[in-house]
Amino acid sequence: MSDLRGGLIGCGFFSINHLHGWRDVEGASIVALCDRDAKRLAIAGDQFDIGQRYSDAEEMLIKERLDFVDIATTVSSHRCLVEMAARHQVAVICQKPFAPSMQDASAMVTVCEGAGVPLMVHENFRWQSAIQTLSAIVNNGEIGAPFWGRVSFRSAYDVFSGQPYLATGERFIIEDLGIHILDIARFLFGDVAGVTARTRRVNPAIRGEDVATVLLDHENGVTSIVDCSYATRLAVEPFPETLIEVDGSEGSVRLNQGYELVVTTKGGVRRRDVSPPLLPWASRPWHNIQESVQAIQQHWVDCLRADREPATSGRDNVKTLALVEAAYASARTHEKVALGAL
Ligand code: NAD
Ligand code: 89Y
Repeated sequence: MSDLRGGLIGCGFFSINHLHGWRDVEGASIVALCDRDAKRLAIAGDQFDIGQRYSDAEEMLIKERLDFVDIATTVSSHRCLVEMAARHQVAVICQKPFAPSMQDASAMVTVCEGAGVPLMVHENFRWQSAIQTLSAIVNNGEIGAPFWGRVSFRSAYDVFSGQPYLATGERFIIEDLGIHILDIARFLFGDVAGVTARTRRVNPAIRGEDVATVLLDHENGVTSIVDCSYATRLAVEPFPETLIEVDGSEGSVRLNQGYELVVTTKGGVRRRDVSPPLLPWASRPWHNIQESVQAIQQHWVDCLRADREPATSGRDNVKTLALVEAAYASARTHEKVALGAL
């Protein structure tokens, strides 16, 4: 079977990870690039030896025979580009945050469904191998029925030098990073009925909130806490590790800093090193994110070939986005927000 032909839109900071990932994914390759910024287009095209280059996404969609586009631009361009791909009957991957509003997100899902075009949001954190391993333990019954969890990301890493736009938006940590952590909570404990949140801005040099604490009431009765901070200086900087705690009726599981997985049951305590692989093109400390980029890309190709809906389809991701909106609403009012109310 010949490789699926992809076009990448947006050749900025994070797209370099996409392009490395695509080189090693089985069954697909990127045959064309698009960026409005000529310099970025040239750098990515030269580095990855891709000759077909466009400054206009529609022109790329018209001139190239593409099976999918991979949108790696920031949020403000997502709706226009996703709907453009749907008009051209081309399957779409779109980076997170999928949309700036629930209205835009629902519109994109409706347009793609109407056009019969597969749509996946590049929500990659749940694809980190350590998180997949922990999820398998939660699901295999070893710790019994989960009743409580915590998904935590606390750091003082300077994300603003690589992604300066993160310092200027009205919204920061929930929309940019918390969205991944909320998605992991959904992945582990299921959909959510209610959200209570508090936010703070500690760093005076940025506009949005850099600390968020969110309490989730899951539909199945599990209670979880999602907490994120980019204002937390620690003895050993954990960026970009997500730490996880799950308590179940028969035991517990912890994903500790340094990728240590600890499973505790009546039978004893089992410790395991679940460090991510350092892919040949990866660089610490980003390597756990980088392996998850390649993993979600492979998932997309496997789903497209098998005509299956991806785990983080547009339809699925709308539910994660609803948690983002609910968290901001609750932080504003100090009230609990019911998900149906959005
Ligand atoms: P960036 O600003 O560095 O790059 C975006 C690029 O898109 C720019 O080069 C810009 O010129 C181009 N662009 C914008 N609109 C365009 C259009 N209509 N047509 C063609 N090109 C266009 O941004 P970034 O830091 O690479 O982030 C991109 C996205 O990736 C963001 O949504 C961000 O949240 C996300 N991101 C995801 C992860 C993750 O782990 N999933 C990590 C970092 C960033
Ligand atoms: O943009 C963010 C993301 O998606 O992962 C980490 C990040 O790069 C900075 O918070």
